[in-house]
Amino acid sequence: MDKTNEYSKDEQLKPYRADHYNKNLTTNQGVPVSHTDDSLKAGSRGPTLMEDFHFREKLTHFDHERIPERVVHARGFGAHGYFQAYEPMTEFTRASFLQDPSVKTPVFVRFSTAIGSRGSADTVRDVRGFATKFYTKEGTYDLVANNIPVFFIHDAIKFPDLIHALKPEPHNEIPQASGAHDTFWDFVASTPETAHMVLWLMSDRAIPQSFRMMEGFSVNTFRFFNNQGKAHFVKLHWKPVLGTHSLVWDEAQKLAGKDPDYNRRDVWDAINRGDFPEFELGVQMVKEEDEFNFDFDILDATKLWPEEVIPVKKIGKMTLDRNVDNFFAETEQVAFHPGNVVPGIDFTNDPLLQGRLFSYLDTQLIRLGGPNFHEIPINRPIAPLHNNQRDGYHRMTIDKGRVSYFPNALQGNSPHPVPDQEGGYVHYTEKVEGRKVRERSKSFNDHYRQSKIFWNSMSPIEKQHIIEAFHFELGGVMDKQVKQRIVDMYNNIDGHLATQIAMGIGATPPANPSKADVSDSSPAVSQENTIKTAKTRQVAILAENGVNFSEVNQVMNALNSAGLHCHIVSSKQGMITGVDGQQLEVNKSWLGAGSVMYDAVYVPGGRQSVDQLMQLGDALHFINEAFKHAKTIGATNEGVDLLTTSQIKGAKTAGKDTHAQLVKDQGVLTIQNAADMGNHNQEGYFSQEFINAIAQHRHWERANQKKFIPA
Ligand code: HDE
Repeated sequence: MDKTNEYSKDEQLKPYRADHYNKNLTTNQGVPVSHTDDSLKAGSRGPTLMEDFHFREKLTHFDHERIPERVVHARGFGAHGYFQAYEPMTEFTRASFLQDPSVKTPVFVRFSTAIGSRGSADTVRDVRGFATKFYTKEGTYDLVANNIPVFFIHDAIKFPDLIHALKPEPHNEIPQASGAHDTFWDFVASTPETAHMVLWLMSDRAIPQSFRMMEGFSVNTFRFFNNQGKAHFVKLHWKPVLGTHSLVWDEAQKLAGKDPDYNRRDVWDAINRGDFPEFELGVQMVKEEDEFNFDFDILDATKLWPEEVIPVKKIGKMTLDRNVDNFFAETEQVAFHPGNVVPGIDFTNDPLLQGRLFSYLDTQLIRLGGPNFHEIPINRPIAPLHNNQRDGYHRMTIDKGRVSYFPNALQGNSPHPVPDQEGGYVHYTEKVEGRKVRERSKSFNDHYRQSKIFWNSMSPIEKQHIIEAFHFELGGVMDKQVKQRIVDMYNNIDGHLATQIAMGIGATPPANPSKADVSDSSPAVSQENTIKTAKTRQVAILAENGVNFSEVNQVMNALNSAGLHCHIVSSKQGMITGVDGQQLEVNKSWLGAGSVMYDAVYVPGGRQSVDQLMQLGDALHFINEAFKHAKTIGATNEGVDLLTTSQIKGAKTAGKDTHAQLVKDQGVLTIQNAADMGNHNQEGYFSQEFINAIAQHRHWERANQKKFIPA
């Protein structure tokens, strides 16, 4: 039985949809409009008349269409879906949406970048926001998460400083959506607690391949507590079913030009295709009595809880299955708040969280124009809402009667508080005592141990990418002292890392490179150990007139049936004709496509097609660039000639004399003299081996990936 709450979010939005009104054009007063292309004038060449109410209303509304963008996380993308628990969590929390696996709780998710403006590119180096609204029967719960598990700072009072330093510099508003400038790195060098998150920010995590392939972390420590008042400290996680995967930096930069909407388009298209993004909800739990049993403070948001030490228990799954109808009404106006919790979930004394509890509602009051933004359809709870709050800008509710106070006798004391036993929210009865001090807990003072563990956990290629990211970012810093201070700061983490950073930015390597004094690692933080699947991956098929139609067809069928998607890329959009006269629709021309938009490339045979491709710089560049980005490349029969003409010559390709022999060389797959490409998904056949190679995500073993091997 589908137990979705009776009023789905969709139902709630219905009365507000313009298509529910009639088809006639009207004014905001509902007056039918007869003409909207010319203003009312005194003579056809005369001045516009003030009394033209339609003109005035249309222009006035337009003039006020923009609201302030979010001060951070301005660029976002939202989708609807539902959440289902795996098992009753009664032992740990009374939260109603975590009890019954048959209940589908509606959700709305907004993914975002943190620093760029609303119109900036998707693929910039940045932390990603991953905010979820659960419209539960006991009120709305917001899990306002990021894709990096730690934060830059300990205490929210430093947030304005951090963001001022990271946003474009105030005198010239440069650079957009980038940390590659002096003020950010000056702040970092002066604030050692940033070291851990900055290392994550320099890692591949900060350039996710897709919002569908990214983890989410609560960062802050919350509390679960059950009906008996027994509590656990918790950190929450989203684990993507497709694994956690990233772009490479060169690709991310090119995508920012080729398709600045790359990540949002990916989610939009995936949902429209039925490839619904899925994330498992995980929880790490620490008993109250174990609060001080770790070598880090569990309330310090610059520290993660190693998954090997405190395992992540998977407690449910979220599926995003519906795109928004209107970006502004839903994605732009949605307001998340870590303070929106439901019975069974509470806060802790994490000082970053405490500050967040103030900031979100405060910023939303100005961004959404007053205290009634909870009445905007996307923000309305599906749980019934009843209180004595009244009036204010944009009030939608028509409260009846004369009673707006409590207690009252005139209305039978309604609305009245709900006792704890009947579901009323109560805070966990934590004992708190202390002197009033403006101080940082000494238990927060170790800034480097977990940074070392993160560095130790990276694979060689991940380490290399981190060093390159430092080179790029610090390459944008003009002040030499700032660069040097960063080198010195990272020498506290790893001497080799600091030396490598220095060597790429013209700074002096540390005189005494620090020796590795922490040998721990956490395999869970390396993306090398993530889930690997080819499902939903996109393949570009390069073809011109004269392509071998049956070959393309066999491979496309095999890829489609394994859940991948193909685009034919050719000189012109329209149709191309295969050798046997059959026609194939082109999806993208060379002008619109780029290898950076795909996970893999396939070149089918057909003499005429391949001869043309070999003359085309675009086609050769496509192959070379995909190879540079460590992507899977496949070619069959004559298609192999395009690879041998390109600069990927280091790769072994099937020779013409080889009899139907599949050659696999570091993610380059070729076969000649083959008629059966295997559209039946069997090992050993080209199609299946091609799919297996795509599932690897990238082929870092290629020689061109290794610029220097960090120790
Ligand atoms: Fe936020 N953050 N933040 N943040 N944050 C906002 O609220 C803030 C922090 C996060 O898609 C703002 O409505 C302070 C951590 C996301 O609409 C603002 C601190 C994490 C989003 C704000 C933090 C986040 C925001 C701006 C303490 C990860 C976008 C607009 C240092 C767990 C939500 C708004 C959306 C948005 C303040 C730190 C995640 C200004 C003071 C840690 C995903 O209120």
